[in-house]
Amino acid sequence: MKEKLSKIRLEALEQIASPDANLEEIKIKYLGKKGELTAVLRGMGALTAEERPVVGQLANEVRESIETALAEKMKELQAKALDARLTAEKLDVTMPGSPAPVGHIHPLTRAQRELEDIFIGMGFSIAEGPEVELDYYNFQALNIPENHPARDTQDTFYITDNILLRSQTSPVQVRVMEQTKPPIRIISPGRVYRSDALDATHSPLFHQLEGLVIDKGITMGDLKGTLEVFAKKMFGEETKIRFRPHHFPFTEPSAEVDVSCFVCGVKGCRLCKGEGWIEILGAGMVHPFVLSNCGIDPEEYSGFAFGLGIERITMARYGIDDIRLFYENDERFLEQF
Ligand code: 2NL
Repeated sequence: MKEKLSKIRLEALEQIASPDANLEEIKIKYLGKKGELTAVLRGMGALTAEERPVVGQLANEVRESIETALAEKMKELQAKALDARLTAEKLDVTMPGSPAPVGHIHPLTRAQRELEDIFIGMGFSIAEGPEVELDYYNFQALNIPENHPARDTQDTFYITDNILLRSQTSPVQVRVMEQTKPPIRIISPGRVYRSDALDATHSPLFHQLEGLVIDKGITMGDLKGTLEVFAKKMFGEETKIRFRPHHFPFTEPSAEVDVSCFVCGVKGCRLCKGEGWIEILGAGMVHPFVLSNCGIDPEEYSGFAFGLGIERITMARYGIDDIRLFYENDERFLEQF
C-alpha cells in the first residue's frame, strides 16, 4: 500500500510538471471522489491497527503534496498568462499619437454667426421662434393678402389649412412685436422653407436673417445708416450700398438693396455679371397695417425691417455657383472654408 501511495505521488507530480498539464483533470483523477488516492484510503480497512496510522499519515502527505503542486502550477500558469498579456498589450504612452481628423464649422453656420456678431455689435438681440407656424403669423399679420402668390400651396409647405412651415423668419418678429413694447431691435436668423425644386439657385430649405427696429421717430435714414455699417463690416470698408425701389406687402416704402461688387469695385466682373452691384437684401419701413396688427400704434411708433438670404450672401462672397453644395456634406467642398 505504501508503494502504491508513493507511485501515485510520483505519477501525479510528474503529470503536474508536464508543460501541457490539464490541472482540472489531474485533480479529479487523483483527488476526486472516484480518484486513485480515495480508492487507496477505502482499502485501509484491510490493514492492521499498527499499519493504519502510518499509511493514513502517508496518504495525507501524498494528498498535501499533490494539492501544493497543483496550486503552485496554477499560480505559475496564471503568472505566465499575465506576462503574455502584458507583453501583447504593451502601450508606450510616450509614442506620438495618430492625429484624429478635426472638422470645422459649416460655411453657412459661420456666415450666420458672423452676421449675428455684426448686428449684436450694433445693439440688436437675437430672436428665435417656431419653424412650424400658423398662417396668421407667416402671412396674415404681415399684410400678405389671401390671394398673394406666396400663399399658394405651390410655394408654401402646408401641414393643415392654417399650419405651415414658415417661408420667412418674419413670424418670429411678429411674435416679438405682439409681446414687447418698443423700442425693439432684433434679428431673427434661421431655417425657412419654400416648395421650390432643388436646382443651382433654389432649395426647399434655406436660411434667412431678418432684422427689425421699432421706436419713436425711426426713419429711412436709420435703415440706410444701419445697412451701410453692416455692408462695410461684411464686405469691406470700401463697400457702397444702393437702394432700388421695390414692393413688399409688409413694408412701405420698400427697396431692394445692392452692395458695390467687392471683387471689382463697380467696374463690372464675372461675380457681378458686369453690373458692378450685387443684390443682397430687401428692406423697407414697416407697413402701418403690420404695426397695428401687432398691437403697436403706427401714429406713435415707426420702424424698419430687412431680410437677407444667408446662402445667397455666402455664395456671393466665396463665388459659389451651386446652392446644393451646402447640403451635400462633400468634404472636398466643406474643407475649403
Ligand atoms: C427679402 C425681403 C424682407 C422684411 C423682409 C419684415 C418683417 C416684419 C415686418 C416688415 Cl415683422 N418686414 N421683413 C422686410 C423687407 C424685406 O425680406 O428679399 N428677403 C430675402
